[in-house]
Amino acid sequence: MDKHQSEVTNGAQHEEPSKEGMSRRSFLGAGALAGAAGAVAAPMTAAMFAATAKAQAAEIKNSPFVHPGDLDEYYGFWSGGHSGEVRIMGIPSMRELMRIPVFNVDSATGWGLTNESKRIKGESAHLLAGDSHHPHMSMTDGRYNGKYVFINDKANTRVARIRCDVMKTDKMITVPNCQAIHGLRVQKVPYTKYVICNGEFEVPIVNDGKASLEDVSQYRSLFNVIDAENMEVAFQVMVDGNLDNTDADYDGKYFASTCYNSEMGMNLGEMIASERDHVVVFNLARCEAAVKAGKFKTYNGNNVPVLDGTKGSDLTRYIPVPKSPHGMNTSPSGKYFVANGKLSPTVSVIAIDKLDALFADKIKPRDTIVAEPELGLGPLHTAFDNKGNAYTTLFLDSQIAKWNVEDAIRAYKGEKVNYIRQKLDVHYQPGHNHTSAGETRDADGKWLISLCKFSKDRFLPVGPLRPENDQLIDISGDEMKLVHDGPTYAEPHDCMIVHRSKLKPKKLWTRDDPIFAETVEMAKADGVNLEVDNKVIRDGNKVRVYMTSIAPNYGMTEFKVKLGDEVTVVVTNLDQVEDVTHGFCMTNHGVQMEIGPQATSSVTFIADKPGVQWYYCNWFCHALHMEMRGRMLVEA
Ligand code: K7E
Ligand code: CUA
Repeated sequence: MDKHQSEVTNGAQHEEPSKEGMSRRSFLGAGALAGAAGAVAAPMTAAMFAATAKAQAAEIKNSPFVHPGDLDEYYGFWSGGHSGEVRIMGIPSMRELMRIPVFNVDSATGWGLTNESKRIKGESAHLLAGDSHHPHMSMTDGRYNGKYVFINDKANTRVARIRCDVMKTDKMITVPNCQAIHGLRVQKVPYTKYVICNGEFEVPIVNDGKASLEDVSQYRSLFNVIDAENMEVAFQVMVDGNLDNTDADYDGKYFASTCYNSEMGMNLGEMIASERDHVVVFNLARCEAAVKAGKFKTYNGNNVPVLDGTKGSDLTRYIPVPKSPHGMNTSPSGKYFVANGKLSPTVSVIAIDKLDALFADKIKPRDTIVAEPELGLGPLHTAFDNKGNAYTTLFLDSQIAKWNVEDAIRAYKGEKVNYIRQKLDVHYQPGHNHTSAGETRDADGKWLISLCKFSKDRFLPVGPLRPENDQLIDISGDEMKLVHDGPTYAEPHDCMIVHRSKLKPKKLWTRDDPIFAETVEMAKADGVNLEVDNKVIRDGNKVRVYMTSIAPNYGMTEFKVKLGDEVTVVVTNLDQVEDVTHGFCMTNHGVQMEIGPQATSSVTFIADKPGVQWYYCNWFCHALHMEMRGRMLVEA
């Protein structure tokens, strides 16, 4: 138990931390026995009391109940599906701690409305919707490094980055040449140099309106490799079939993606016609060398290098697996890629240490498969603990199958072993699942989340639209135990669980934060010192209004503009007090925003209504918060 972890637990455990490896059940069992003996026989001895206290401490440690005022041991990052956002959860309490608007518009923070957020959204600033699926944190040597969370937008073919020091989106790009970014993961080793993601839908590689609906021979799906630091597409790899999910190895050599629709069908019947699809493995070194050597083409008027990774290319290998695989998950041992069958009741286990031989053409693609355990109906995604077990969601069976990877490999060789450890009912129809730190070397086998697509009867009815159900499962013992139901709104696809020791979010903004640096530059050019000045600058029909805020006052309580002016209000929050966030809302103009302590935020609108318009602070900041307001006079 590290120092940080013991901080998280409560007093009793500080004296007696339970030892790693001692199962909770045996611990509890011993305590319960001691207690029972005390009840029937002689009064409890001091030793018995101590044993009971220990047992209670162990119980609390693995309980999902986090007492009021206590903090969670883990951060969870949840995608928000077609709500377009990312949510931060506390694990194990399952309390929603924060929402990070990304591809959506957020009325509370002004995300999508403020100039700062529009700059970050860049060319897609006009898009107000999104579909976020896969949030994954940057890593160093296969462990979360607390720096960034990356997330895809399937709806608008975008990838965004969240800066974990402030938990705000700081970059967003639209990926060219493809459609519908779906599976997204990060390079794990040696560090997250690249974010990898799949363009799911196959489109004509030159998509200029001249392609036809009938001839699909030029339709392609692209694997995308994005530079994580500057958020530019480093290169793309063209494949056969369409790509779905992806993951990276622990050696820094290979990426693997599931591919369904290898038949390149354009309707459902055609898409599921063939019995086999495949996993495409990408050889990073060969791809980088090909880019360096200029062995690429560009398309559609952009300069992103597109490599040819279609069948027969030396950049890729196609491993046939049963039809329509979905999830792709690397075991934290670094030994296996697991492709989840979806339409097949199996998952395919690929031995990563055989990939060198595959790329050297010494073995056949199917020779890399070391197990294909049959788990149940509709396997979608697999998570792992630190004891060699895997947990696979069974969408159709509404279950999670716990299975042992090495036993499945023995069974594949013909040995008579039962690799299934347990099947647990979940409620209902699980998609993704995720274990605590399970996609990293720090997998700790404590918690498993099952993201269930349907809740049916689990909650009070709320009309035809129901919440989904994110279930928390204790996997620290031999058996999975369901401990919590958590209703969620549309639609967490995926999540990940990070130990809190990995993150050190800031409490205040720093004045030189790049998120509002351009606004600070604009003020400088206007000769405005944001720390002290409250000024109106007129520039033709553009008006810039600079004001400060300190609870419960704006530095400027009135200003005048002319009808039709384009008004930019820049607010700098001078409060140095944690948690004192101000807002700015101009009534009847559809603009409002958050200004965090020490931050600068700005929003632009047209003064299209003559007369007096009140503006007010919409984040509760002070006993006199209601009084924190001022007037804009729009002169006709
Ligand atoms: Cu919903 Cu990862 Cu987009 Cu599977 S994906 S369920
Ligand atoms: Cu400032 Cu409310």
